[in-house]
Amino acid sequence: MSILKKSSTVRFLAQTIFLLLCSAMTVWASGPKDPSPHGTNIFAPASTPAKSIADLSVLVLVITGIIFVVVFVLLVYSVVKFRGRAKDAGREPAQVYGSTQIELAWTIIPILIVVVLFLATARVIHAIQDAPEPAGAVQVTVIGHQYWWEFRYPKLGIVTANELHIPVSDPGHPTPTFLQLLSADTDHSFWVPELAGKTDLIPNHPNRMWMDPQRTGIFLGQCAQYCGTQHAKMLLRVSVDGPQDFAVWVRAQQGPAVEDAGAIAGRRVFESNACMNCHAVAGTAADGRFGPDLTHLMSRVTIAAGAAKNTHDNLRLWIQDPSAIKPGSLMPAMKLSDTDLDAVVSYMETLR
Ligand code: HEC
Ligand SMILES: [Cu+2]
Repeated sequence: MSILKKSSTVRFLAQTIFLLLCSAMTVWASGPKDPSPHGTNIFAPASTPAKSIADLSVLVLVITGIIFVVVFVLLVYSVVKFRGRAKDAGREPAQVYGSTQIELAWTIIPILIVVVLFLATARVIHAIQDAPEPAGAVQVTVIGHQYWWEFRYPKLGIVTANELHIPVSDPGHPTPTFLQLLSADTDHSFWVPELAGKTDLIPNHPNRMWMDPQRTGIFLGQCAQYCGTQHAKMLLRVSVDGPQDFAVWVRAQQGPAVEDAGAIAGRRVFESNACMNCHAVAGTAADGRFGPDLTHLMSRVTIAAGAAKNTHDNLRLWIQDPSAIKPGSLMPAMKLSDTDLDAVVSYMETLR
């Protein structure tokens, strides 16, 4: 290789390293700007499992970062110092046989580093996976569906969708939430980065995870396992509520659907079309399980697993043609007349 080529290789390497460092720093600096809802920054943990994972990531990043710097400094040093010079032309460099000491060193040191990384990781996995469930824990069964989340609170008798409510956990008096993860169809993955690591929802193989958030607020997440066309619009919102707010929410969710005489026409449309075969509304004949429970639809801020805000126009558009909001969604366009559509939307809006 000519001198010219070598120095351009060095420049190329230096530029690549610089760019890599720059992009790493941008990711680091781009924390959640707007305080609510919280973003999905893995370096801003708000719950014990997420914190253990973030600490472990920093340890791994520091160790691998040091290795990266040492290797690159040695590499750049050798490339520059031992580059081919004009006076060396045609001469072979000195032929040296390896050094047993150096070879031992670069075998043993990496083994020690890998052992340290292995032990640190095993410790975190054990602490998270084998954590005992305390008596005061809230239990939630999470069922992944193409492309939405069902949340059931077996002890509280609540069924809801897409927006999980859990209590904040005071470290002095912990009230963690333990999730049992199931799937109705294919493989999904529950991931709210600031609260816990991701865990898959596998058909016929219940998994378990937990979180004990120490801050209130909305935490965002996402299905993290490709599960079909609308996997990208299978979003998660976790509302971490103070004890009082959580109790109020629980009481409201436990009640049957509000019966509003003004929405009787819409209710009739709902019950005389296939809606009621796919959706449940507690206290009525509708007990379908294929789609989200609509008993307290209006208590949710979003519809269709975070694909749209829960507004009048979006609800109407959704019921008219779900694929306008979420192409590939498993709810069919029901082809209602405009009168029926308006009536059923009014009915939906009474489900507080
Ligand atoms: C074949 C079953 C099926 C039928 C029939 C059906 N839906 Fe749905 N519906 C679904 C599924 C599945 C979803 C979730 C879609 C998603 O988020 O990907 C859904 C979502 C919804 C949502 C949003 C709920 C939320 O919290 O995100 C509303 C509102 C809704 N349906 C209303 C209706 C109405 C009104 C009718 C009748 C005119 C109806 N649906 C008919 C399956 C159905
Ligand atoms: Cu999914």
